[in-house]
Amino acid sequence: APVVRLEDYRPTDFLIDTVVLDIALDATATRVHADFSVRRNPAGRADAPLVLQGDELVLLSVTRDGVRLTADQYQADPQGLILPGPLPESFSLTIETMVNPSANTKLMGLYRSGGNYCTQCEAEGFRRITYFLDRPDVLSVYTTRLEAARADAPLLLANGNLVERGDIPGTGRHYAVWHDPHPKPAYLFALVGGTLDTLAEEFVTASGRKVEIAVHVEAGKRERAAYALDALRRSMRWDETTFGREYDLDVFNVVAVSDFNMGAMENKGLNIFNDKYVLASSDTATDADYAGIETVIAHEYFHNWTGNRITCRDWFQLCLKEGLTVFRDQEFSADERSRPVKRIADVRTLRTQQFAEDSGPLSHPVRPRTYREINNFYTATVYEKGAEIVRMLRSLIGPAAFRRGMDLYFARCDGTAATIEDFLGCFAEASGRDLGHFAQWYEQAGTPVVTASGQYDAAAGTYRLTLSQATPPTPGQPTKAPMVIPIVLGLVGASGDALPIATTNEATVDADGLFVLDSANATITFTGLTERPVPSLLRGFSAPVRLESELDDDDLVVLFRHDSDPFNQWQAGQTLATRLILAAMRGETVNTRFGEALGHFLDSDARNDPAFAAQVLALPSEADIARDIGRDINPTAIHNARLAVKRALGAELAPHLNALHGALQSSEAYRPDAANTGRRALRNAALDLLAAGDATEGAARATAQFDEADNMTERLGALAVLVLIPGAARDHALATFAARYGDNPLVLDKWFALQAGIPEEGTLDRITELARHPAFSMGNPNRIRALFGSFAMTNATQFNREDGRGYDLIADTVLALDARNPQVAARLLTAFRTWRVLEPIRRGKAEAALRRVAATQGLSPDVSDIAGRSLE
Ligand code: BAL
Ligand code: ZN
Repeated sequence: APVVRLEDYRPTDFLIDTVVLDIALDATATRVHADFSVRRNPAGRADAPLVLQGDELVLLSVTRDGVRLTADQYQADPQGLILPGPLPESFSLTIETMVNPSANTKLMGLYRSGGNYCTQCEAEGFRRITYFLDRPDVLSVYTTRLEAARADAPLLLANGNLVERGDIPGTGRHYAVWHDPHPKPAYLFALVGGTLDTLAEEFVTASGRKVEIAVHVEAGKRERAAYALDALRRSMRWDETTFGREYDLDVFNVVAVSDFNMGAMENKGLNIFNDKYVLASSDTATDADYAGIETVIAHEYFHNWTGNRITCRDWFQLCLKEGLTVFRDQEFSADERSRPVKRIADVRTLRTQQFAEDSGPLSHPVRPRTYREINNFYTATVYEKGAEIVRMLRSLIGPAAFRRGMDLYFARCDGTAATIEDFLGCFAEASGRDLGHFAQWYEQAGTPVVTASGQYDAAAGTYRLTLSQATPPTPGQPTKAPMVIPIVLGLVGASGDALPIATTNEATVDADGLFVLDSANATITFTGLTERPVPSLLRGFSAPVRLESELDDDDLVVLFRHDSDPFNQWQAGQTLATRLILAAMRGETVNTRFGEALGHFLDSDARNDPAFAAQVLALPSEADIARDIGRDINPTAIHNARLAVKRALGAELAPHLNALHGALQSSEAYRPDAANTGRRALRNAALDLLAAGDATEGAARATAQFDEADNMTERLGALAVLVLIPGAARDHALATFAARYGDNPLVLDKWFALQAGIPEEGTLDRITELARHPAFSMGNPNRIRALFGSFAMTNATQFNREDGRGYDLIADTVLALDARNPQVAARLLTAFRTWRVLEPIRRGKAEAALRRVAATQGLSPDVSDIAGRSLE
């Protein structure tokens, strides 16, 4: 595929103001009749031909201004349609195409899932339905008439409001006409046809508009839609109170389908969801699933303003809608649940996904400058780092100016296809600040490293803190400029008191403890101190950077016990645990007093905030440790060292953990609220750690918890512990689970994923066997991610087997999948994203597997792009 460059952007030569679709749904031969009103774009070239994109289309006819064109009057193939002209200033164009939804295994465009019809058009799927100017800066008003056999598709949905529906007498067919008054790009088009159960209620907006909000699910699953509907109602209210944003149509439909490449899609008024992010009951979904549903429902709903009303000028601006909308959904969840715990969870995701991506060959700026396949840029960098940039912006200009900037953005850019410059311009204006330097966050890839060192002068009562920053080179960006890094900080005394913040020099620390590091180095001199302070830096993880500080273990214990910032309290524990693991890798035993501090914590604070305590008990992941080490990674050595530390802590803390595990049991009916979720999280975390310390006691407790649980969170928590302990209890629990949930694919995904993550030699063969399980299918993205994705992304020792067989398994799977679903295949291949930092033997095996993929003939653009960039 050719390279697309941001610098080559120019407006289209034509605009399409209205789109009238008449679609006769049929499982193998759907006819699409499309009427466009086309006019020349004043910003385009005067004599240019009309060039429309297509993808695997069968063209039936082309008609211009009512006259059917003959084949010599246009050029067409499955990938495009050109009207050479001369063409008038404005004209009507009618195109008839034929598509086969049943043959569409890429799950882009119009396809079948679970016997229903659905669509996915972002980024470039609409061109698989009809020829079009398929890019986000072409905004059109859509009217969609759908027709189908009533028995085949009793429910017919499209974007906007329903204007008409009825039977076509004598045919067994019926139709529905939908009209969306809001101009939108083609990627937001959607339709659904099928047999679905509906759960609906009325929502009244702040200004009194009555909206029917509805969740549609496969037949028989209606009760499992209740939480999604509840989350939707809460999201709509939150966006009104927090951002002053109201909904703008008479209906809001959410449809859950079982075959979906992404998590969900924000199509205007008709969100289509991976059913994983809709369906939930206490028996089938974990607390984490509930939280995921809440987040994704909110995310897609929030896109109505950040994405739909204001969309992106081009795909380079993807972070304009995604980073901002992730920030908004994070804030929503923080308000609905515990803000510090949400922040810790989000930072864990950022580090695991985005830092990993940013440290390897797939690193790219939040706003990339080139792409070959846009599907490969729905990344942690665009989404998660994109959200961090918005968060930093709010810290820098303050919440009041941030809200004024958002209001200005909504007012000024509504109805447009905007850019990052448009967005930042609103905040510059609202705050009176120059954001030119800050904008570098969108352009410069890589994770900045901030180094801190301090000097206390007891005689002068001063503490000099020197901060410096450097960003390592990334592909295409060998040298880096300093960034604008907001560092929220505080000083803590040895007994845990917050020390006063007063500085002498020009370096300013504001009342919230914010210092802005915008040059390579800076020194802050704190004055008026009567004791040596422990600096608490990067509070709340105020910037997406790696912090290297010279705190000793005693300092960290002070922060762990006393920091008023919960994030840094948690971070101090993680850093202490990391030190233990790194020491174990060197064969040393060290005493950081972490076990003692943890025991103290478990007996005191832990019970006040169980959700937070669960985060404290979870040791840094193997990936966290690998990132810390940075090169010549041996995942098995990391695994073993981490396990040794976990065992030692589990044994040391056994009395505390056993007591907690017992005390946190509840006989109340399941509720997925924050308090109960926190309690179960801590109970599961305690079980996990105590089982590491004492496998016999752990297996007994886990088996009892597994048998007694009345909810999936505790059942799966127990199973996750049991799968790590080889033996009859494990085999029995796995079999019991499979029998109980044999007819529930989403639950079996958890069963596939747990087994794929077992850090044992035999896992490779287990996976081969599981791939033959009747519930497994290479046609379903969730199944593939559960089995192969979990293996490649979470099972570090087995994916990175020294014999290379883990790499070969994933390479073979990518190649087998590529022809069927390139998007999911390419995503799986990103499991190799950190291959260059492996030790030489594994590095060589990983490279060989990647080269084998790259050298395969007939690769999709998606896989070829990832393979190529991974090897650059
Ligand atoms: N726009 C793709 C799915 C999402 O980020 O909402
Ligand atoms: Zn999104």
